[in-house]
Amino acid sequence: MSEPSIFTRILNGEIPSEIIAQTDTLFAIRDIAPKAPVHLLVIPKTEQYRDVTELAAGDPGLLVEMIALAKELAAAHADGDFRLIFNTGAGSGQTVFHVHAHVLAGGLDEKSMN
Ligand code: DGP
Repeated sequence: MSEPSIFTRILNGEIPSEIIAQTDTLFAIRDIAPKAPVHLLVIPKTEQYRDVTELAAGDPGLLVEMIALAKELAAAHADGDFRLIFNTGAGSGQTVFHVHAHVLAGGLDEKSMN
């Protein structure tokens, strides 16, 4: 068995981070290094999928649940509009290989993808 991911350790309470929402299958936290006024992470409780391509192939319903929770959180924490980013692979900037969606909202610069 490999070490639990940082997100699993947060879910288990081993690393402090407020869990701002959760369902049976998902949880959400604030990103530690926000890139937008609202920058949340929506994360499956299971860490069996490394990235969104594995998740889409293995459990597409869970991917749909992630999008639904992102929408709810963008409405609760900002004006409802949001950008959803799945970094996929180290070359894209992915650093945690436990699939997660970045939910960026609240005063986004429409000309920038960052
Ligand atoms: P990515 O680069 O797509 O793998 O995104 C990983 C994100 O996880 C990154 O934006 C920073 C965030 N992150 C890493 N460690 C922690 C942590 O301990 N707490 C919180 N809240 N976020 C973290």
